[in-house]
Amino acid sequence: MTQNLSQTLATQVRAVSGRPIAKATKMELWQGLSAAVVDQIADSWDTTTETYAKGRQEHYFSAEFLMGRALLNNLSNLGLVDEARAALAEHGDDLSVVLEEEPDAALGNGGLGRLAACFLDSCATLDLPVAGYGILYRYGLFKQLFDNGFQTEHPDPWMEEGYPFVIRREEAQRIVSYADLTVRAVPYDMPITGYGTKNVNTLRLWRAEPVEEFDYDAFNSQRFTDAIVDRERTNDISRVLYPNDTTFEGKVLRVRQQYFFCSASLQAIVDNYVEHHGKDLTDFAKYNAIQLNDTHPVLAIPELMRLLMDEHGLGWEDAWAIVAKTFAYTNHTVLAEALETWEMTIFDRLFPRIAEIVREIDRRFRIEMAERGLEQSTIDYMAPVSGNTVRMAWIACYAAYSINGVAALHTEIIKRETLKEWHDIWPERFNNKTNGVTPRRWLKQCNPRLASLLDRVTGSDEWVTDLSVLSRYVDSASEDVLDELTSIKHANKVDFAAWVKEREGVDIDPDAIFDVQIKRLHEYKRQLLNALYILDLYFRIKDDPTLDVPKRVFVFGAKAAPGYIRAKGVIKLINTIADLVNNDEDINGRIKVVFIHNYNVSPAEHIIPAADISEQISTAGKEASGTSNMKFMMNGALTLGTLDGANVEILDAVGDENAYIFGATEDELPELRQNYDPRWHYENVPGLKRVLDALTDGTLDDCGSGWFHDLRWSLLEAGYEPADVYYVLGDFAAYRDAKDRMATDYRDARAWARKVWVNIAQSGRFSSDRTITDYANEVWKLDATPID
Ligand code: C3B
Repeated sequence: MTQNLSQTLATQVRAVSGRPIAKATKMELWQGLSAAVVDQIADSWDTTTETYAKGRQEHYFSAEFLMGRALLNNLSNLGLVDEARAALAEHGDDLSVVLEEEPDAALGNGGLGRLAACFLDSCATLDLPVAGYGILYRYGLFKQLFDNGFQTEHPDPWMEEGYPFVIRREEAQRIVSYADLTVRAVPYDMPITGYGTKNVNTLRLWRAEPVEEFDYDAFNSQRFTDAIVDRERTNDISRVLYPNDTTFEGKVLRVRQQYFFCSASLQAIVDNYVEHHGKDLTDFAKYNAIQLNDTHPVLAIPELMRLLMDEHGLGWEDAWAIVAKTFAYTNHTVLAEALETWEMTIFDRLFPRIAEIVREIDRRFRIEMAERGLEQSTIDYMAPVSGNTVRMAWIACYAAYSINGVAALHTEIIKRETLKEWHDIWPERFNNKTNGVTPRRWLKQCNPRLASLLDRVTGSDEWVTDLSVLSRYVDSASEDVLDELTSIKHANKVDFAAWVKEREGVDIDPDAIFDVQIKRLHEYKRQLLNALYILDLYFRIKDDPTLDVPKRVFVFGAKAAPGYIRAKGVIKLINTIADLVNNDEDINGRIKVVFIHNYNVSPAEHIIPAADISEQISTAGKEASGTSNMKFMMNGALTLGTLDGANVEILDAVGDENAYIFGATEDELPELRQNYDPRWHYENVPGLKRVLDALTDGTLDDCGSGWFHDLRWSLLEAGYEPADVYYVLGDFAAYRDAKDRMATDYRDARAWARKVWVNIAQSGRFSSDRTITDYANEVWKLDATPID
């Protein structure tokens, strides 16, 4: 029988700290409380695992899981927040202080990894038999600091002090073999609690370890370095997350990583099948579906072929029949550079058998397509292997029974362009699953004031597990409710201002409009457009210091891939603009710019509830979905956005009057581009010349890096590519109009609050519970399996 939290807290803290709770550090309190939570769920977790093992399961393969912090999430899901607070208070400690001790599990880059984390939360909440599979990276996404406004990258050893929410399952280890190396894959299981359910799902993260900790022969014969070389090569596999969200690098190691977790996970899944359903694997796909989160886990396709044929004796046809019913593939981007391709020579070197299987997939594909009457050029384009290049997305499209995009517009674009040839052949495989975010973390936990208002307005907390109920109240918000919304936002802004002061040392005024852009730094996301607006506004006020504009705070959070120099240039630019405007006496605090360093899940939980304006300004057609747009909407920020990704569906949900949409659309852009002359905009759009010249005329100092010159050049001249590929200057005037209009509209607090309310009330379709329900019904064919 489980003891209550307060009883176990003291015991657990004593066990981890080796001293009485009164003397424990805050970190030890966090460790002890976390261990106490694991203690609470241990029995249910085991029962859930046993129950799921017997039936149909879905396995979510992802190289990234951007989980953030776990303790508050678990306490909240289990209804233990008050008990935990009281238990700590007995010892004179404060829950909110203890929670701040927890490092973020930043095992992901951005949207794709965070989506996987939201999905796990929804699967557990919906009692769905779904497990996540990935890698236990020792170092998560790099820690970002600013040095004189320049991004610098530092390691993030997130679990070095111990992390109670992953449990090593020594007994469930597997061997993964490469031609040049054999390693042990040791699973670390993380419990995934759901809200208001006993089911506890699992995220299984594999860690690479040497088969033999040490080569003692080498050691004894004084070749100490030799003894540790293999060990280090093995440890490399799960050492670090690649810090690229859309491109890739470090090829051999990255391929090794991908194969590592795919192979280990599949071995575990096949073994479980054999244990429960016998050695005949014919029905494998009846009990297992595997969702491939982008192309990173696509090696699972040839690896399952290998396991079925080489380890379980199936022939090619039988094995392929199973594979073709098992995998579903999600595409997350149309950016060409993100569709992974590898050199065949890497496969030959690392795993010749997999290389052979891939070649055979290619050979059979070519025959099948020729039989269908496809032209040779089309077959060559679509084939999995071309010369020395293996195309992972093409393998996925060939093998998967389902192919989905992540927002309606994105799915249309992959059907029409990115994956057109596959859609022509297999239209029935294609489907859309618009992304969603979990309302537990992204509303209930991060915005308790708003959550309590929603409880009162709706008369219950049903919205926490069915966000769509809010839409019933869309037209019925009283003026009292609207005023309360305004004061809640204000209170959140006061809290946020204190957090910013403490973390970044900048004073911001809670009465200002908080205008926020938080996401990875990429040219297509157009942080530069936002920066140009700020500079223009600055010059407008300099021209006329009496100009009557509402106070503004512009908040940024973004990491740039370490090798992406132009993105780093934008970070330096924004920090330099911040220095300029924040310290200008003429401006006198009317504009403040804050770049939150080391943006991550936890900072997002502070930022989003305080935002008034949600910047979603990507070049139309480039952002597959976006998910911060949904989090902002849920927390009552209004969207300033292009018709891109899920913005299109947000607009559809709230109506024209409740969102600020601007700019060229995806279908207009091809024609606009044909005659596009960014110089014309530079010369003719009032203010643009001054802003662009400020990058290089000494107004802004890039400290000799040449990066501001490069930014200006990329917009105006470029050379090897067309200038301004992301249409920054083309959209500038429309963006400025829409953003100015928002500032004016903000002055009517009631009218603004009404728009805010509509956004919150209509955010139900962007709950990941809705997304996951659709995956479960339409792709996975999976039933809820509550334990008990
Ligand atoms: C992202 C896309 O850029 C976002 O539009 C999308 O909302 C999320 O995925 C989730 O679907 N993405 C990413 O974070 N990393 C990639 N490698 C590709 C897409």
